[in-house]
Amino acid sequence: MKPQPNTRLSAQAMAFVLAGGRGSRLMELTDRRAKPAVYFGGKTRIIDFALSNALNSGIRKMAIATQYKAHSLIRHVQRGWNFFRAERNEYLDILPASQRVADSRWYLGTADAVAQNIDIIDDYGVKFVIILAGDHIYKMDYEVMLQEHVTTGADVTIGCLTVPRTEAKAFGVMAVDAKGQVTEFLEKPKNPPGMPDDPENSLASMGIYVFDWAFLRDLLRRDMEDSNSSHDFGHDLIPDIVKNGRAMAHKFSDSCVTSGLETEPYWRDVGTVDAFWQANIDLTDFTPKLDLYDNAWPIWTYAEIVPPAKFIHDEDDRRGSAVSSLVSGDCIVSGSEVRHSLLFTGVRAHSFSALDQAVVLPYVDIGRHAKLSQCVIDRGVQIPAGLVVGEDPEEDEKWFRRSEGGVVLITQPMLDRRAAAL
Ligand code: ADQ
Ligand code: ADP
Repeated sequence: MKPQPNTRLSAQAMAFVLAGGRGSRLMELTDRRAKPAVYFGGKTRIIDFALSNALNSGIRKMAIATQYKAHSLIRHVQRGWNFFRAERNEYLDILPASQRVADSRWYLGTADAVAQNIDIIDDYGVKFVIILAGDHIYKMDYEVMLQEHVTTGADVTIGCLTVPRTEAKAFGVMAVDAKGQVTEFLEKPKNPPGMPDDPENSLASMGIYVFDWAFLRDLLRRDMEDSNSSHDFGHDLIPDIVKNGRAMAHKFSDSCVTSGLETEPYWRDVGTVDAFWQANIDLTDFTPKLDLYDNAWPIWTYAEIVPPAKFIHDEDDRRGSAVSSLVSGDCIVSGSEVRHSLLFTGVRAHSFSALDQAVVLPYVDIGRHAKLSQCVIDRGVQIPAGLVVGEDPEEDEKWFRRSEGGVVLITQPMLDRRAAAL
């Protein structure tokens, strides 16, 4: 048989990952790091999902635009995402704002973040650019979306999913015709329209766009000159194409990756403390909605080389145990009871302590007799002996941040204030 040329479009595409937003609804979790750098799922950070999707889809050229509190994000990407080889024409570039143009300035909007790097993208020599957000949790094969983009000959192909109409005001909401062409696009409408055949749900943009680079390049050039533009994809560029060109909707359900375990497409914007906590705790379910154990679609990350997790009886023969929980390397659960919780690397839970529905970020130390439930504990926090959280809402609110949903967020500065006051 004649050898077949590589027809995968991902080989001719680059992923441009927007990772500049703060994600202020994550409260103190994003005081020192951008939302894409926030930890998720026991070993990974949020941005690893978009980057892993791109890598697993066959894309070998990526750029990440950073802006807000980018240090921790840049460190993570430099440490973990270093297997691209320029010799093989593979690149991953980190593009901080205000370094590329003569008058140093922040990226004004998402489109400006791409426009300021036009020359770098030109150097990649790609035919397609896929614009991604660095702050969503999902598994998706972008090759499927690229194929659809080429088949339909669209100016832009927009990834979309259905969301309850009550939640749609946080999204770009669109209407499509029978062929999937977008006929209307409203960025974050106050009163989102439902779909004609499903009025309780709206068709929402995932903020994922496929463009031919030549087309996007022209569009960006024109947008830069436009003083009325806010230089944002959702506000300016996409509505303009819908009106004057051809925008097609691509259904997430057609390209989402599921293992045998997942029963429906999984996509989460873990943008609030409640959503963040819930999505992490969901992973401890008997049948989780997101399968992190699918070898066919691994989520790559910076993995620290650490000793295995250890569970021990303490000197009083008290059992150290974890049930229905995810426990990462370098954790020591000693005479402590851990239930329905997720422990990141290097957590130490000491005797007589108890955790229930706790999301514990790396290198947290949990003092003796501490009893913590329904909480998120930030990296490196030292939980003092005997601290009780999750039993008395008033007491929790006094020292910590308690969300609408009753999740308590604990950071070191909060504990320091408490220690100084008591
Ligand atoms: P939002 O996510 O609200 O809506 P935005 O705040 O612009 O839009 O963020 C998009 C992505 O760009 C995020 O990953 C963010 O971190 C990043 N970002 C924001 N400003 C940036 C900047 N100046 N430089 C670099 N990166 C930046 C968008 C679309 C909606 C769509 C939702 C889906 O506008 O139409 O429905 O995404 O979540
Ligand atoms: P990560 O996101 O990797 O957990 P850290 O929380 O350790 O990162 O730190 C995020 C950023 O905040 C880094 O730039 C780090 O140097 C800085 N940082 C960490 N701890 C403190 C602190 N106590 N005071 C001020 N800055 C800090």
